[in-house]
Amino acid sequence: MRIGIACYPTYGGSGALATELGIELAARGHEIHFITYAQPFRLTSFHEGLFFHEVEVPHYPLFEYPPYSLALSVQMHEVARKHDLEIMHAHYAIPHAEAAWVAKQMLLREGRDLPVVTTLHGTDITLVGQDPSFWSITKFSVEQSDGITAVSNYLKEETHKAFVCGDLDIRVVPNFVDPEIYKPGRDDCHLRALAPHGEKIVMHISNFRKVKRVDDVVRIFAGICREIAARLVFIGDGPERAAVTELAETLGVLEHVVFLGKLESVAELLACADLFLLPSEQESFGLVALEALASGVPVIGTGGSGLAEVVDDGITGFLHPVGAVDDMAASAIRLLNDAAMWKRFSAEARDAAVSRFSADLIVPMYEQFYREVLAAGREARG
Ligand code: GMT
Repeated sequence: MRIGIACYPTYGGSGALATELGIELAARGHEIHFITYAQPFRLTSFHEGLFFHEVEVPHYPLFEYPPYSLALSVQMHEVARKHDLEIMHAHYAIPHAEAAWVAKQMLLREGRDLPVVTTLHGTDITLVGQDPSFWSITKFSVEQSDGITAVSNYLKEETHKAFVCGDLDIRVVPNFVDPEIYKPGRDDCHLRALAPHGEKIVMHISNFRKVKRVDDVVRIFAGICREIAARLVFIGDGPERAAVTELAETLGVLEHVVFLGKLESVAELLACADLFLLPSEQESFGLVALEALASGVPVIGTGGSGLAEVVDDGITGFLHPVGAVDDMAASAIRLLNDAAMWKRFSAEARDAAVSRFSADLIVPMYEQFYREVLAAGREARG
């Protein structure tokens, strides 16, 4: 199939997943065209059958807010015509689903159809899409999509609730991981650099947005430090970084915290972690937690949202209510102090990731969904 993929190219789960999906699909013989404003951060090398089309937004003195989604629609329309695309896959509804709908309308005027598949990732539904400035256009563009997927049952239900669209057909296709890239195996060199005195390595990777509750990561870590020699390794960056540094200083743990910034490739580092922390307000899935599990790293995080579909409480990690930092610290200490328990959790984590979420299981679900959407379109046209 010839497939367009529109996504955010920046550090974040939806862009990471969309890029990994494009790479996997290209490896399976599909022709993939990424359409976005910069090279996706995980697209770092050449792949046969995979192309990138940059969306350029001209600057004009009148534009206080340059109209990115218009330029995106134009590029989608162009690429669809030039490369005879069969499907446009929009990752993260805002603004990709709406831009794809506009491109589709332009193509319809020319006698071509371009079925649009929208994958809902999380904050497009649970946060940003519910802002009154975006609610109606998000509802409209999701409902107008020819096929909709959500990365968890939690997100599917949240979508039905948030947009009062209980009868909308949403297919759950979970996020996936490549178990050959994310796998256990500690690199001595990294270990020496991160924990020179054999400290336990506690890791957190995110875009440091409020929803991630990175301050709770520091609080949990401070609790761990009272009992265990440990280092907190932060990967990523974002708006909460300064506040987090200040909190680590206030709690007296800053000297045990390492900030590595926005690294493109995290697999080798993840494999060095003893524990991964994800105490988010809510997670529609928690792709990074899945990558940790695949690396044999148990996860401590919050229940009540999509993370509970990824981490098995008491088996591959521990889940606690949002904000329960003392309980999360206590679970972390329990795991880090008990070598047999940690080993069991680590093996279960790897096993769960491979047996439930490996790319070989999940990517065919997208291929099947594309085929169904295309068949439904053919049937509707008669
Ligand atoms: O909000 C973020 O942290 C980034 C966001 C994104 O779209 O870039 O991540 C969301 O999509 C990921 C991939 O499907 C999910 O694994 C994350 O759970 C989800 N984030 C939230 O729901 C907060």
